Amino acid sequence: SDYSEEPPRHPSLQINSKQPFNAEPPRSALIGSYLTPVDLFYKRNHGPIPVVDDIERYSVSIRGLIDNPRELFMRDIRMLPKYNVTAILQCAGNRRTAMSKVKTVKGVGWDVSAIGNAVWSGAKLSDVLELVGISKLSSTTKSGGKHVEFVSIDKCKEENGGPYKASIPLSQATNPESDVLLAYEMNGNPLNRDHGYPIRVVVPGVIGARSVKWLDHINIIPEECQGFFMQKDYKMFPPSVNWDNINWSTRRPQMDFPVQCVICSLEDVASVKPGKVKVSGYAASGGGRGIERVDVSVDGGKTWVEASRYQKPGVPYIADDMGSDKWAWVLFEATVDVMNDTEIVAKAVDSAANVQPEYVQDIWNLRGILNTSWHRVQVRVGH
Ligand code: MTE
Ligand code: MO
Repeated sequence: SDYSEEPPRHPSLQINSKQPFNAEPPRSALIGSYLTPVDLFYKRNHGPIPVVDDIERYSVSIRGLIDNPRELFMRDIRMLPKYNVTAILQCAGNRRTAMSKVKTVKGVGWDVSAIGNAVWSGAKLSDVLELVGISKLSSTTKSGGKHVEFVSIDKCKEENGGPYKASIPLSQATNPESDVLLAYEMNGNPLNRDHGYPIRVVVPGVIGARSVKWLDHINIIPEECQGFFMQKDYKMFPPSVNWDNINWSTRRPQMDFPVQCVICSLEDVASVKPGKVKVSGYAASGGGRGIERVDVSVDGGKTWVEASRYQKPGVPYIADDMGSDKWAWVLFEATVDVMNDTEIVAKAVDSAANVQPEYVQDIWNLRGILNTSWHRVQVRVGH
């Protein structure tokens, strides 16, 4: 593979793997603003960053089980109504390093910052599919297409040098309310190379792995995508499954992510002065569910206080309210008294009353995905 044309990157990113480039910002950077700056947004790649020079010739073709296959150029996609969707992307491997401390897992190590919140702008996939004769809210095409496969330009070793790919159900792709985008902008600027220039898919509410970058073509297919990352990677197994007894076909590809919550104002271990300590961070859930509550404990989880939550400063956040960003994260803040060395814990409840598991060992899995256990930081009080 050729890594000679990688883009420049921000020096404060913590690099978890150089080739392919996988890096995350310091956790404190995530609470600096509601929208994560593009240069600090985590970068998760499986191969070299592709080079797309000739934007005039770049196109996304739509093929497979449809009557009218079509090649769409940038101008065709820009002609469709442009939507701005504020949504997080979170890697299923976020917080993997903590899970690997229970027992070894396979995969790139991540602290707590394999997540970011951005405004994505582009055409809705439901409008794009209408251009090729697939009506809104369909679950099948006339010729039996039930899934929409996104195939990238990049090449990765897991696909034996082939492109990265993933799929979502046609019913989700053709539902305008699922807000699936072919995005060409991130935070108001053209996508940069690291994040999928010129076009990437954004599937809100779903693990980052399905938001395919550097889109090359879309296939309408009868079954879900058979690619490596759908069938042999991002699946959740119980703690009893190991590399000797794993049977990939027994599990479905992970799609929606569960409720997550992380303290970003304190490193683990944190040194503080005795007295008031600010505890702030992010909470998010999958499937468009809002955050109903964030609880903070200063005694390792024996007693709790409720944190305040916000998306836009000065605007009260209400879960699942029309005025809140349903696919985005919610920042939280609580001020607590800390007099002695202790463990500070945070956990969130989503709008379906889903809660987080207490201990990471209960959800340990060999791929190290979906660590959504209560987030704990050790605090040392210096006098
Ligand atoms: N798309 C392509 N083409 N190649 C990739 O390696 N990685 C996926 C997804 N889309 C990937 C991809 C994974 S696992 C994640 S978590 C997100 O992109 C990361 O997106 P980001 O780098 O823009 O943060
Ligand atoms: Mo990911």
